[in-house]
Amino acid sequence: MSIWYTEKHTPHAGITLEIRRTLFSGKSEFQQLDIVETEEYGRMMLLDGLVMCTERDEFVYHDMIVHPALFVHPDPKQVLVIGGGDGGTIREVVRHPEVELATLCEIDGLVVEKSVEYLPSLACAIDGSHPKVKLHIDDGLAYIRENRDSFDVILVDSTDPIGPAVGLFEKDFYQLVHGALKEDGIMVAQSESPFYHAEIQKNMYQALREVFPIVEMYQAFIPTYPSGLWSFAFASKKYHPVRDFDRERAANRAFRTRYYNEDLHLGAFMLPTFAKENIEQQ
Ligand code: AAT
Repeated sequence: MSIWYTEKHTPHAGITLEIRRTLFSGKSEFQQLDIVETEEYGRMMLLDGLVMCTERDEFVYHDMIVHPALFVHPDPKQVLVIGGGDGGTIREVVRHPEVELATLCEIDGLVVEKSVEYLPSLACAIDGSHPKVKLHIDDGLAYIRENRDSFDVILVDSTDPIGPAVGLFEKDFYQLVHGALKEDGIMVAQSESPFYHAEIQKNMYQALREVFPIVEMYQAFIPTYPSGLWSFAFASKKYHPVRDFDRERAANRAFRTRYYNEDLHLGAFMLPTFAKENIEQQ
């Protein structure tokens, strides 16, 4: 007998994956957490029944939430990640030799604890062993309000705008992020699917544009996320993600990436028409 898990992306469409076994299932103060083993995508983490990451395709999301900003900023020393309790984003951040301190602020301690236990290939830099990584279990909104120390880059690796992540898609939060960044700081936030989430994107990019002078969307292919077409918002005080991109520096990176490269960096910012229309200025 085989067991299949379905996540509905709309009332009438979704993704379905064959499950080999359940590794962990439990409820935290914030959400339901499940870690399962799939036949096709390796281990998979679900929060409130939604796919957060799988071992097979997480490299796309984590390359793309980190490397564009860290190769555009000329000297990213202090980096803050909000959300991202699986550790994949921090793992990519600390590959950059310029980074002196990578801080993770995740609301749910259970996500971190169980990722260290069951998803070691993602959580390898948040298991307490990495000298450049600092961990805070706290609401990103509260943390950024209290920690006005300046960051070069802030990465918002959050869940969809439901539950604890609602506030991370609002203008007040972007203003706090703006204040916590240095004068040439960059923020990148995951910004949902251009195919399914036009309304969320419209509001999010409008709010970002009210706060940051430079706001661009870029895309990546993530097979286990709704529609497979995913996006990120690049919001910046000074550096433009294409015009200020140092292609040589990215090409000469001292580590291997399976999705990101210097050509794709530029290509990712070229958007299909329907995606551009989602975030057109009114
Ligand atoms: N790295 C890819 C996985 C995620 S997980 C997003 C994380 O954000 C979760 O662990 C969740 O607990 C955390 N989170 C949610 N709200 C907050 C908050 N207010 N402060 C800090 N952390 C928070 C991203 C998946 C992308 C969605 C794909 N559909």
